[in-house]
Amino acid sequence: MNAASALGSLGVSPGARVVWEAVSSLEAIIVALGVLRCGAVLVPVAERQSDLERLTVIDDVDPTIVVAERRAAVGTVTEPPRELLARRGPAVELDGAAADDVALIVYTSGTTGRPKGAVHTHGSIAAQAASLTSAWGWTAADRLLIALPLFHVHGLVVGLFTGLSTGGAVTCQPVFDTGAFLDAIDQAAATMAFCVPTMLYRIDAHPNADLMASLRLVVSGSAPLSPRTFEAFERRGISILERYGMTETLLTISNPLEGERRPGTVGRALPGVSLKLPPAGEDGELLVSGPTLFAGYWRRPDATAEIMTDGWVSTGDIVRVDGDGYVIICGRSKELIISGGFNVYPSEVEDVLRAIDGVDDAAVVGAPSDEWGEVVVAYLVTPAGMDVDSIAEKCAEALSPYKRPRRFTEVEEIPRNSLGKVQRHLL
Ligand code: MLC
Ligand code: AMP
Repeated sequence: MNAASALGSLGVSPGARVVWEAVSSLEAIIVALGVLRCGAVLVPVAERQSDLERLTVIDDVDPTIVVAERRAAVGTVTEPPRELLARRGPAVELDGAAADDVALIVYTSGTTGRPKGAVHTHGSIAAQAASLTSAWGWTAADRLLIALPLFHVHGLVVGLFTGLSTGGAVTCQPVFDTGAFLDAIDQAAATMAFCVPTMLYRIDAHPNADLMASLRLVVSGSAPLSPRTFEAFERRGISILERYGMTETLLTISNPLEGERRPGTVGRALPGVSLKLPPAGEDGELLVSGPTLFAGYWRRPDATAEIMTDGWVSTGDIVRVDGDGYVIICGRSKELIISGGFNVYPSEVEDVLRAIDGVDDAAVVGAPSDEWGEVVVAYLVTPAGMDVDSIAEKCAEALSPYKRPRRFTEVEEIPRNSLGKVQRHLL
């Protein structure tokens, strides 16, 4: 029996949401593809997220089932993939999906309030596959190596789905171990690797880093690649291709396959994408439009309207264009920390900190880090003294590991402007 039929036997019908613990195993990936095949909607969640984060998604998306290792706090039907695949059930109709059918909801923490589900259709996912296969010369002969988590669009859509759509092979390592990643290049006969900058930074420091040179394409994204890492790879004969994207828009800008890949830039618009850019020499917010854009936030027309107008998404990224039309990401208007390619919204962490007994006020900022790009650090007002262990424990209960502050500093007060907004640049 195929996975779509097994899901059908559990009552999963077209349009139903399936919360899926994004594990990089063959069984879990077959289940994810089964969800799409039977017209249901895939909602990936992370293995290591907190119960609170998991329950927030489940509450919002109202799933028919949750396919995951059982957790005490999550009392919904849960079945690990192996048991699910062993089920018997009636065959389901496997009609092709329409382009407008919802395929995927990826949760992203917002600048304010609860995480929101970015809705992608079969059409936006297929459009991404078409643009990347064309821009990067991706064919069925390619063998992609990734160690990216599958609960974000980088690993799932850009890597796994696009790779499978070409008919080529995809090797998904469940964790990023630098030595194991480099060994897999040969073992899997890989031709391409997609990484976040933290991975490339660690690879550069590894004695076997030269193994990367056998790949025809090494792509970096999800966070700024430092020109220093770019140049270190150039010296090894590897020209990293940096590209730019966002959960809501998928990938929209890329350095070229043929031609110069410029450090510090993300290149030009991918096929089918239109960009609204500031005039030459000026900085301004980037707006993007095209077939890979999301369909809106799940049941949140208000939040959708804040970011999307007439088919244009306001990215919150501040850009500049160089003399040859290459886009440089030079800042962000949104309050966002990017640590190791993961997004952390300060307000989400601050809400957790401020709810802790003894913490009167809190603010978090991103501190620069060569390895992580930025790391989360917290400033706390704790008049009765700061118990770091207990505060860190409370953070661990509520937040995924990458959102937890690495350092806590006691301050007398959090600087705020007259509207009460935290002035992070003063911290
Ligand atoms: C892990 N940790 C992090 C972290 N990742 N802390 C801060 N930032 C991160 N990104 C925690 C671990 O849980 C652990 O905590 C401690 O840091 C050290 O762990 P490690 O073993 O050194 O880290 P590792 O598990 O190897 O993770 C590093 C990494 C990972 C780079 C592999 O961060 C990662 O997979 N990043 C990819 C993110 C990604 O795919 N983003 C795509 C978003 S889509 P403890 O408490 O256990 O000690 C998008 C659109 C686009 O942005 O354009 O692509
Ligand atoms: P996410 O919401 O996780 O999809 O993250 C999207 C954000 O990641 C973008 O809005 C950018 O701020 C950032 N980003 C993605 N790729 C790059 C890149 N190559 N350089 C700089 N920032 C990037």
